Amino acid sequence: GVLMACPMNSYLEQELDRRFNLFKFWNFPNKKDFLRENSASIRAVVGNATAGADAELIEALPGLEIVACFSVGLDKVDLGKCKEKGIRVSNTPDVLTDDVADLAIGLILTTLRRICECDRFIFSLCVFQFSGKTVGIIGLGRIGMAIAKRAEAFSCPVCYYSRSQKPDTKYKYFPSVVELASNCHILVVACPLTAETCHIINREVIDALGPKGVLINIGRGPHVDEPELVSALVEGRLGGAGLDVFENEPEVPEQLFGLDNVVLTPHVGSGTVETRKAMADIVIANLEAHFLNKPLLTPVV
Ligand code: 8YV
Repeated sequence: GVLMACPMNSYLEQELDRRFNLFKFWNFPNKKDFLRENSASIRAVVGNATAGADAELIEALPGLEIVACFSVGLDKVDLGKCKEKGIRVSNTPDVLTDDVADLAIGLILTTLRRICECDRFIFSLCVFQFSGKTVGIIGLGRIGMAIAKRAEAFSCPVCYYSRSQKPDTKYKYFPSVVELASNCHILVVACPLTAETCHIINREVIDALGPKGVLINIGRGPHVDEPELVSALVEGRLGGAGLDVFENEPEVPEQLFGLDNVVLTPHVGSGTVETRKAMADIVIANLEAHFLNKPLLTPVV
C-alpha cells in the first residue's frame, strides 16, 4: 500500500491509484482508526510541502520502506528517523528550479513596479526600478543560482549568504544574513528550511534591509518571523515584500492584504502544468524503482 499524506496533484493521484493500493490519508477523518487497520500494509508514504512523514507517523508505520516527496523541500520529513530506520527518502529536485526562480523574479517585478495594482486601476502609480538593483540571495543552491542568473540579466549586482562561501562563483559573499541585508536592495530567501534557517529573517535582518528594501520569500514560511515582517511593513520600516509562502499556510496575515507594497501568491513556485507533471513522474519513478529493488532516481537518504 501507498499512503498519500494530503491532496497534491490529480495526475499524481490518478497514476498512483493505477499502480498501487492507494490510501488517501485525508479521506480518513479518524487517523488512529485508519492506522490501526492499515498500518501493516503501508510500505510507502507520498508527502509534499504540506504533509510528509514526521516521527509520529513513521513510528505508526512499521512496514514503511520509502518516503517519496512531491517537493524538493524535505522539511516535513523526519530525515534523522528515516536514516535510523533505513527508510529511503526521495524528492523532486531540478525539474522545478526554473519555475521557482521565474516566480522569484515575477514577485520582484510585481512588487517594485506594482503591476497588479496598475492592472486593477489602469492608473499610473509611484513605482520603483528593478534593473540594476542589488539582489541578495540566501542559499546559493540550485534555485538560488537560477535566481542569480536571472538577476544578472537585469544588470543586477548579485551577492549571497550561505553557510560557507562557494569556491566557484564570482558573486560577493557575506558571512551573515544581517551583512547581506545591509548591502542589498532585494533580499531573496532560497534556502531549505532547517532548525538553523527557521526565522533566518528576524527583526534585525528586516531593519538592516530597511525602508527601501524588499523581501522576497519563495522558500518556506517559517524562514520569516512573520509577525515581525507584518509590523515592519505596516510601520513602513520595510519597503515591500513579495511572498509565496507563509508561516501557517493556507492562512495569510490579514494585515498584508491591505498593503500596496506587498504581493502575495499561494505557494505556487513550482505550480506550472509542465513542472507538476514532471514532479509527479519522478515520484512514480522513484516508487517503481524502489519496489523493483533498483537505485532511486533522486535519493536523499
Ligand atoms: C510544492 C515545494 O508546492 O518543492 C517544494 O519544496 O514547496 C513545492 O514544489 C508542493 O510540494 C506541492 O505539493
